[in-house]
Amino acid sequence: MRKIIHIDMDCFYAAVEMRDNPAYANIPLAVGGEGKRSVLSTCNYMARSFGVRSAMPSLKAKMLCPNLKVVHGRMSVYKEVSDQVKAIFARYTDLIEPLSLDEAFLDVTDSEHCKGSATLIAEEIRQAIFLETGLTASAGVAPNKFLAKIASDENKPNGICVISPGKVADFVHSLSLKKIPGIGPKTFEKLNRHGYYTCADVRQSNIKQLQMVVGSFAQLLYKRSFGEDNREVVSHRERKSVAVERTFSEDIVNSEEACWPLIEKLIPSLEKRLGKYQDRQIVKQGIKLKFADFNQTTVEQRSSKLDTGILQSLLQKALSRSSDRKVRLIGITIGFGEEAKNSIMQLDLPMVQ
Ligand code: TTP
Ligand code: MG
Repeated sequence: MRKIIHIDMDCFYAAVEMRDNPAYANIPLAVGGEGKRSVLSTCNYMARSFGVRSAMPSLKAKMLCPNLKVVHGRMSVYKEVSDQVKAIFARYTDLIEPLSLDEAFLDVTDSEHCKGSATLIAEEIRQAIFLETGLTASAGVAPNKFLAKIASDENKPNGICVISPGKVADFVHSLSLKKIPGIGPKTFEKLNRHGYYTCADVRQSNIKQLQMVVGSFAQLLYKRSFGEDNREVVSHRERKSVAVERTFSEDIVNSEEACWPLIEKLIPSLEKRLGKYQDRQIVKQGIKLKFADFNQTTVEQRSSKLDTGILQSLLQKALSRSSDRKVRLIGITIGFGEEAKNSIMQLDLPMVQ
């Protein structure tokens, strides 16, 4: 049985701006661009009460909340704070898996701090973060990564949620399927149409029936609905790419006219996911096509940003390999360069001491 903690900073970029400029402390605040086509990176909780959200176009946010103050992000400061927070984690365990600048999994199964109480460790970490950075973080404590991540969101902001092994069954019973990573709004709606709303609904079903609704995701979904997750906390793994893809209910004609609009629809989701990796250097982008016979092809090109012109030419190249087969899946990918060495050094230091 593992003891996992998931820590996630509260409205991270916005919280840093509120900390560094007292004039922003008690007003609705967002971080992002103000141009016509800009989107927000994030916003504080006051802005959220107006319905403002991460990745929302700034213009829409201003309509929802006319007094919203939008400021530009300062990535180097966020990176510094992130390193500070990681150094706090490292006082408690070597097993740290950062997911982005503001969140990480910690495996404290073998930690002797706080007499081995993961709950007390999580509380100490939250307190240290507050004292040393002036920012609040929320924590989830659970026997695995899946539950710890959901738990850290339960009592946000500045909250903690502990799911002890004995409470897992109760917790997942009423858990909405939309909280499960991998289930976006579309899949959630589809599940609802088949009568699945919570983990309890999934548990009463079986993998075969689930497959008809969510395909190959069925097995994992079934397992998660019992609160199960055997994944280890992997320290020092760096994310090499982010991708979004879509399998179509009916195969698509292998022409640019048919496929390009579908790629255009995927771009906002990729942009949203990229938002969390603004500190990473983009080095390439790519397109994946899976054909009706389940064979797939990937084409890539070096590039320092998400560029629709390049995507269009990559699509042409990928389609030239279709040899009359229709398309059943389209994916777009961004590849990152190596992470800055100094952030890895920061993580290494406490282990050497
Ligand atoms: P999140 O942890 O998803 O959001 P958050 O910390 O702002 O708010 P919460 O209290 O709900 O955790 O993301 C961390 C940071 O990553 C966020 O402050 C800004 C950045 N980000 C983007 O730039 N674009 C995005 O679409 C998202 C989701 C995050
Ligand atoms: Mg956060």
